[in-house]
Amino acid sequence: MTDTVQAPLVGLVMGSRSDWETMQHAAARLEALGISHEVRVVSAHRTPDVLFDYAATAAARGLRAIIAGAGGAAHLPGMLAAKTAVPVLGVPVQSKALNGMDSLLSIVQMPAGVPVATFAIGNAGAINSALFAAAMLAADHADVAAALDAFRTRQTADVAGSDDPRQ
Ligand code: RP5
Repeated sequence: MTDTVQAPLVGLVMGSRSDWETMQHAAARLEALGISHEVRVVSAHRTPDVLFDYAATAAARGLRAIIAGAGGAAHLPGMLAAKTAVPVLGVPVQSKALNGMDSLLSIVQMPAGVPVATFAIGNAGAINSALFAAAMLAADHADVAAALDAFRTRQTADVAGSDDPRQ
């Protein structure tokens, strides 16, 4: 998989390759909205120095949001937020042992002063993190605003066009 050609506006990171099954849904949505992004595995536990470097250089590299997916003892979003002022959007990956409740609570319960915007467990959270990043970028990027608006219009039309669940 290749990063988009433009300098990335969004960093999409995850704690393990095993998170890709979930986080690919965020990547697909960013792609569909035409948002330049990069994708990396950055583990809070296994590669802490990479995590620190990623966070420390994020703003200077032009990232405007970091979507971070992790499961279990999900320290990645919080540790990124501790090292950068770039907004961090945390996606709790559904764990096998506790169905993602561990991931959710690890990400959402940040102490006051170091915020992480936390999304739903699993695919819905991954998709919504990308849509939220788009909304954040929309004010300064007319192309993203237009793409997001078109997506919302299509979504509304899809529901309105199939309001009988038997069909
Ligand atoms: C976390 O541990 C990762 O985010 C992943 O969700 C979980 C399991 O990782 P693997 O053992 O599959 O690499 O750090």
